[in-house]
Amino acid sequence: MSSLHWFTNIVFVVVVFCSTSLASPLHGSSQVVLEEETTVVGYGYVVRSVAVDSNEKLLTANLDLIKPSSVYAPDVKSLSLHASLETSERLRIRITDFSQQRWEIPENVIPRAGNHSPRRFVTEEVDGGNSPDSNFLTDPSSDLVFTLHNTTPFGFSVTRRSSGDILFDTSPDQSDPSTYFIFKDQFLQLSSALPENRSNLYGLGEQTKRSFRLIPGDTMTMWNADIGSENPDVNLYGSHPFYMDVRGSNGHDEAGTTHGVLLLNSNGMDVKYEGHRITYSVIGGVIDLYVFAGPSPEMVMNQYTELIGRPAPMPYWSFGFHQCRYGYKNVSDLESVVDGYAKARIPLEVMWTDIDYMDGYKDFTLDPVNFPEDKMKSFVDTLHKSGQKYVLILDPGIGVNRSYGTYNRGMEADVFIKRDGEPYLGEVWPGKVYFPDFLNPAAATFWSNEIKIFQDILPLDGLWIDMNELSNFITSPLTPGSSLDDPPYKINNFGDNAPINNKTVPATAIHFGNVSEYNAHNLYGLLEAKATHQAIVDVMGKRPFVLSRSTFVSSGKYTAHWTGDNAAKWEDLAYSIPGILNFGLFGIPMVGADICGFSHDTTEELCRRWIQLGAFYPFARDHSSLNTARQELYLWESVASSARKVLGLRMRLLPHLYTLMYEAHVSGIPIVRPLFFSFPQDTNTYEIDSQFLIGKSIMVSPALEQGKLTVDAYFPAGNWFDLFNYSFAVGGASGKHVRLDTPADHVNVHVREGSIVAMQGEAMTTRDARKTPYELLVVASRLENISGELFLDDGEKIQMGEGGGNRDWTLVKFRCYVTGKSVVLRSEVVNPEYASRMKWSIGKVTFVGFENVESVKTYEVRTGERLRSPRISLIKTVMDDDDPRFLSVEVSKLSLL
Ligand code: MIG
Repeated sequence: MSSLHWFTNIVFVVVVFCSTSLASPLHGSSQVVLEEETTVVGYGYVVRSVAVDSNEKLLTANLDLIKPSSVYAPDVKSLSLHASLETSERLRIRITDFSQQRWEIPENVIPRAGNHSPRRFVTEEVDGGNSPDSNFLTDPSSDLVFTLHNTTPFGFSVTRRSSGDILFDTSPDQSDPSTYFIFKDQFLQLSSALPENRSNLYGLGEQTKRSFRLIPGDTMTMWNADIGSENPDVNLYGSHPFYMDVRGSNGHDEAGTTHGVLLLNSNGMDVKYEGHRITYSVIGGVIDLYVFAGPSPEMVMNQYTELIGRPAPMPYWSFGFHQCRYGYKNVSDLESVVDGYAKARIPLEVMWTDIDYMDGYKDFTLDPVNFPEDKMKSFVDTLHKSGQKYVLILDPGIGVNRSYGTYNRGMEADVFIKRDGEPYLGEVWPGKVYFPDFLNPAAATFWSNEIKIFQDILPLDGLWIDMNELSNFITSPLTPGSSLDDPPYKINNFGDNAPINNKTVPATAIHFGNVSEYNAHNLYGLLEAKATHQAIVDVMGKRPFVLSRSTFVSSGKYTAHWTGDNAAKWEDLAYSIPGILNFGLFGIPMVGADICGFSHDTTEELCRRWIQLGAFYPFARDHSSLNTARQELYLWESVASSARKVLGLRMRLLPHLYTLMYEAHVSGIPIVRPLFFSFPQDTNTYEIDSQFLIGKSIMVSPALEQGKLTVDAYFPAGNWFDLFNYSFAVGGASGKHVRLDTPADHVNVHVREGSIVAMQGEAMTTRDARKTPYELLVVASRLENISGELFLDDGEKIQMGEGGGNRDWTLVKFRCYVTGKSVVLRSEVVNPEYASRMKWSIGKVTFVGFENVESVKTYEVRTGERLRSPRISLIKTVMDDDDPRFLSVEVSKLSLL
């Protein structure tokens, strides 16, 4: 082991990164220079004592500061470290001040204590001086091993027991003090080495990225800000200090062995990824690090959302197509848009209004001239009659105005964020505003009540919450001498180390429970989404649809998300894929980007390509900014006809999309996924972000470039079939790069062998699509199981599936195999009573890729009995001469049961 006092022999300096990066050519990078001692950020800690209780799966240690450094203010002198195996797949490492309580995300904001069995605190201590080089926390049930290194300075690591692979390693690089563990009141630094040639990192946002896989040199700053997502590589609306590491093979582990890492901390931070290392520089809170064992990407998502909360179920209708615009002029403008869609026979499910509907931009009011109550009411009633829905926007800022009921009730209930003892005065669309403090339970009550009053006037179906970073048009003056308003370490806010108070609520503002905005800032959007979700449950008694711009860890429990203000530019079309894939990893699977682009004027070609991609976003909404060219899909004939085709396919896929929502809700696995989720061993998939999967086996390979009529796509091993016409496309035992044609009206969507996909017929609304018979697409495979699932419920009850005594749902698991010349299709049904009560049945089964099949038999596994013939009579068998593997069987009324 290393010499105990080596640091006294070497004097070094860390040239402080970020605070000097504007002037420095080494932007965002750190550098070691042998110089004066005074600018060393910190010297690290040594282990004073350790106690391990393997029964309790808990290790505790006390750490002592080696030597103070004054950079970024004094160090905390002694720390306590707790490492615990909370479940066999989840290791938690918590490091905080030994003697004082510090800010941590409260349990009522992100409940997590219930997500594991509580562990007894261990008091027995071992003298660090006599202890071995390292102490271990390990348990045979777990693949994760925690090692505390009794070095100077100390470090810890997390390894995978089965292979010895080191997943996270904070052992300092002793030639590089910028890798030391540092703990000051307003500066925490945690750095881990990574195996540069094997680590593939995904996550850490919210940022617009050119590449889904993180690129060495990326710095991800987490400080929620109202910055348009058309700006890549800067902090945006949400903060998610979570990444997934998909590793190449090391000889023991096969390629694709994956783990996840969360630093659960709400304070501002920079996370710097350098390929061989990841370094967190955080301006408050504690180190609360979770490692999720995987070993597959799907299992990491399951383990991550087990801790933070499963994604909220979304109503069935929210999977329809949405139309919005900032700048709709009046009710007849809205009506003509709805009409335009109907005339063009393009499915339109939801009509939205932006802030235009409000009177003076005040929440819960209607513009009496352009959006008067009576006309709006009849507009919404008409939507509802035709099976359509209505969603509107709310901003958090409440206009300061004594003749405004909402304002008066808010003052009465005393729910606003304060500064210097008074409600903090910000400025947004209505002019001067106060912001409800959603840490205060009374604010949720106030909010719910306002929604109730408004819902009684206008029967809305969902809510869109914007500007909740918080966005403020002004930057208030600093409180002189306050290290909250002006902390010593400057995170890379706005990409140029802008003050943290920039265009938001100042850090010295105070929330309920005497919590500073400095600590709670990143939680605002989460808390507003939670309150809005609960308000819809209370007021409407239905499954909520909430769309929030600002998010944090666990927002997926309450809300959907869109990627914010993109631009109508080709690069933004491409960046939407990494954006959407990232939110899947963040546990917010219901996500989309503004289709056809938000800012700037779109073009016919861009809008056509965008709907061809956007039709396969989990959340599909066309939205544009004030004073841009109109971009409703019916405005150009080529866009309209493409929209009919791709939204037609989306409508047919609704049962599948909804089943994926169920899967996301119970296991955290995203609806739309990167290719490596299904093909983790195929290392070619790691860099792919111009294609994605819907579920396990439907792959979208969109056209992303102007003027191009081909697309270069990668097909992982297996047979792939065109999902529009079921023709065989690509196949083989290994992955292939293929150039595909993508004519102006076409997007490539393929389904892989082994899949059973549940579909329904096309219709203009999800309500009408649900009335059509079900269809099964069964894609043959010689080597793999052929399987698929279908989840059924009414699409809007609060509970999705199990829980709360809910029995009004059915899950059907399909299996298919070939015996001799027969294809056998089996179903296993969970909760069959519901589907039989609803009389849902399958009208058609299409078998793709089977050869020489003469008959089809169907079984329901519950009884093991073959279904009686009248229910499965084959009415048509079509063989394709060009492709003998294509077989379509139409059956009349194949009962699900
Ligand atoms: O200051 O409500 O991201 O979707 O159209 C802009 C107007 C406020 C920003 C949202 C955008 C919305 C716009 N809002």
